[in-house]
Amino acid sequence: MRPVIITCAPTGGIHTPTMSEHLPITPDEIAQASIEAAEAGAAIIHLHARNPATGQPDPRPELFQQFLPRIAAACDAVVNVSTGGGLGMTREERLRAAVATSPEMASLNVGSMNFGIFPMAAKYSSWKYDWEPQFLEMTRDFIFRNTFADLEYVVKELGQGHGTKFEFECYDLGHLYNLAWLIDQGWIEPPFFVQLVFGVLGGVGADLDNLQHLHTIADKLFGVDYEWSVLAAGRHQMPFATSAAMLGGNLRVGLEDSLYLGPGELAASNAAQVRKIRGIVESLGHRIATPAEARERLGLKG
Ligand code: KMH
Ligand code: ZN
Repeated sequence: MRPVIITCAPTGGIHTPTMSEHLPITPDEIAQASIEAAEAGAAIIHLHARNPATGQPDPRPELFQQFLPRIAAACDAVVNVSTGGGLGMTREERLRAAVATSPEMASLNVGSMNFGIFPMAAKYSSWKYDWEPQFLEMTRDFIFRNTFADLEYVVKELGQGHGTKFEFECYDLGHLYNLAWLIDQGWIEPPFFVQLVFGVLGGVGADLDNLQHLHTIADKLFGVDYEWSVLAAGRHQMPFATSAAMLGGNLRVGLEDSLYLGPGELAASNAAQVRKIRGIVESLGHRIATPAEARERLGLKG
């Protein structure tokens, strides 16, 4: 079995500071959370920025520039800058930080979808939290836009323009075929890093049969020239991360995806989630990948 690449996503653009006092918001907090997560075993850190005063997701490169150099100085983890941003940002806003900082990796969400975190979504959403009502209501009429033109724009701008490789986030089966289409255009080079996402309403639910099927289809579409990883929202985070490792894949944790460490227990830090999943996978006989191993396997520019 190849060593498991752990990605940690410390803050994201979905959870609000009212939901957990442990969610990192300021550049200082994001830097510290990232460094601790890397020390705990995360080889890749997936990053968003937030307005330090309001906690809202914020696309300004100057915010990223306050924490990225600190992370690079303190550890050798791979930095992955989100192009998902926050709900309602334009395509240009979502890309600003990655274009300005030219990271080794950036996320790319490989399809448009509903993104439901309103109360009626609870049954099939893995996030079962007390969300803020006005925020929830907004997602009833929201499309998470990633058209074919958007995908082309991002891979040309960042991939071809900056040598950035992607965390291709696939929330449903069709997104794997969108990625296959992108590959067919000749715009991106292997190895590909496919992040299978479970438990966001609008995408595929957190059912292990879905994990098996998406993994099977990804193998068929991408052959040996790819690495796959799993993230699941909320309460499915740890079970799905464990399942991915057991099936020979990689995994992502972090407060972006779940505020909890276990049932009813808020995670006191991102590092606590990394330590927990690392303990689980190591106790089952797996080794975790170093950043250097992740760079090599993902073909990063370093
Ligand atoms: N919050 C995750 C479910 C991105 O940053 O590009 C999706 C995500 C999007 O990570
Ligand atoms: Zn993200």
